[in-house]
Amino acid sequence: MLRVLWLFAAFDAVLLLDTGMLFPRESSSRELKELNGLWAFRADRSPSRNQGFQEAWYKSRLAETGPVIDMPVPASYNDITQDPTLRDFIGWVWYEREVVIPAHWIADGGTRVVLRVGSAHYYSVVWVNGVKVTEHEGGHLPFEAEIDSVLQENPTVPCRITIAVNNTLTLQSLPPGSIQYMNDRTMYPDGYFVQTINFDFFNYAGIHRPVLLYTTPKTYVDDITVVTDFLDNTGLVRYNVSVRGATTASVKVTFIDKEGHSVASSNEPSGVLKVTDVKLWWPYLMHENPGYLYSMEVRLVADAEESSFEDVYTLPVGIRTVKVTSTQFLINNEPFYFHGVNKHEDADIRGKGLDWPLIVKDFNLMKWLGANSLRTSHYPYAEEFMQMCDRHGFVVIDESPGVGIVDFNSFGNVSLAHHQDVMGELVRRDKNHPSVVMWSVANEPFSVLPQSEYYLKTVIQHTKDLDPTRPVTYITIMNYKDDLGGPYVDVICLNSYYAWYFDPGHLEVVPFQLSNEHENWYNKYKKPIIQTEYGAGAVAGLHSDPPVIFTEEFQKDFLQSYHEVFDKERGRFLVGELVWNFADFMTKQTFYRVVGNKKGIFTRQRQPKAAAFTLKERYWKLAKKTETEQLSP
Ligand code: BDP
Repeated sequence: MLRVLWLFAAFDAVLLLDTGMLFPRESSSRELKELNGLWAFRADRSPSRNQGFQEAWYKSRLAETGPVIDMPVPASYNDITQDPTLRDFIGWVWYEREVVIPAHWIADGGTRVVLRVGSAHYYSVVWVNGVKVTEHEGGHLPFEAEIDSVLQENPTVPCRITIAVNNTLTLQSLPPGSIQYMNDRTMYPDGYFVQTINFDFFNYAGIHRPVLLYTTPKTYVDDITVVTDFLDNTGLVRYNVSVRGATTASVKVTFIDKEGHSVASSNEPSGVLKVTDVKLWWPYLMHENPGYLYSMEVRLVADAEESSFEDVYTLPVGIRTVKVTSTQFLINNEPFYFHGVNKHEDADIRGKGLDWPLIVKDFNLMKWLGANSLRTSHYPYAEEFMQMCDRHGFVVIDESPGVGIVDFNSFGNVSLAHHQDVMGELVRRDKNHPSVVMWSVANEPFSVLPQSEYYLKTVIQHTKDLDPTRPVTYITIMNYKDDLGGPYVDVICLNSYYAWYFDPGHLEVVPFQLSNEHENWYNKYKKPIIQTEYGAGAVAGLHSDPPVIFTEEFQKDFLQSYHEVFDKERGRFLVGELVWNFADFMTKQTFYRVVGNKKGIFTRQRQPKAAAFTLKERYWKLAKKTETEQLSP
């Protein structure tokens, strides 16, 4: 009973988020039309970058406003052409695509047509047939607009979709950045400006994730929220369905197992489903059947103005619990040890554009490696990626784009309010993913200022209010003595680069410095610790013995020297290790990066360096140990 009460209490908070944006899925009542492929593209190169708005480029075909080029969607635009000024472009770029709308979407009057953008970096404005339908701030989360009224005004002509995207970052954006005008005329030409960023990855821009149109009936399932628990072998699924477009509607919920059998059902829009002989969602390598997902079919019937609407939406649901003690991270009440990777959405040519072959390859590599977990450093990843994590049982630390928050001016009220909004969007998008076990509100914020303490405390508390069912953290690189946010996180997450940024090459300092750091954090806060980053750069093919930094040998030895410390702390308070980084990735051009960051254990083209084999051996051993520990009484 207590368990059910807890579930209700937790759930009320998650309900605050009930203005949904369900991932678009086809069903008997919903159709999808993908708009991926070639779009017309034009960068606004005017000195003010404002010509497109002044001349209202959205009012006619983009090609009529000036020269356009082909641009693939989804993809970053930066590496598509041979033009370095487009690679480094800052300001508005314009995308346009014409689409023929199926006649029945418009004709029957009972259909809602929604335009959805998976993500576009960083600020977007969207017009349909010259009418503005939405704008959105933030590069890593979806946004959408209902467009049927705009279509009906113009049912016979192809529908013209124009999206203007601006990659300019400000001290209040997430991530923050700033524009510097270089006014010394002896050094720079008139109007010269650069964008300064405090994060270590290329600020790729453009339409990064799929754009699509989808339909729903006018009365529709707007959102579904699930919170899961279990008692002995009964799964408990507290759910809520929110309906829009009608005041009364009947809702039927059917919970279906993988074999297609209905295992629980209800005729209420909210309640608790009880699933007997529950098959829990387990992480990869923790169970012989990881990533078990049920299907929750929601069927809505509503009568409105002489017509009747039926909407059907099916949500994958994994039943699992997450808890944190002072020394352990528990999934389904079993101790979980993160042995995994930090990633980036990053690849040759497409930059940060969603790419299925790359995603599937990366999952195959993570499985090969024996990884059981990952962190979405340093921003929310594509929904398609998160669904793969659910299905394959990869445990995810889900990170916000709060990276590079180091300037005093990025800790004010405007930044704070925006950060809270972003956490709202992220939690709303990812709340139903069983793979997501913890929210990370930021990476390495400058956490030593009084205002940063207030800032972090407030964002963490806000996130906990939004979702009390998951632990919340931020990732620190600060010393335990300076960092002011420690009291507010559920798990201490540390990035350490001993023998790399400090004492480069001197692996003999690692056992001393790293274990001191860990012991001190643990003794101060009595909270479990995850080593969320550690890693060394290696240029694939560079060798040296004895090892020196940037060789494959050094990278391997570097990881091993950290592992020796981890092995002494595992089982005490260390609950995870995530290598930095899964693969090499692009950064801005700077004298300390050689065609990007080379700390990948795979190259950017996903070929293993020597360290990948070292890590593979370790992760498979760790997986075996975990299995044995769980089997032993
Ligand atoms: C860490 C940052 C990460 C960097 C890494 C590095 O969190 O974004 O890429 O350092 O320098 O502190 O390789």
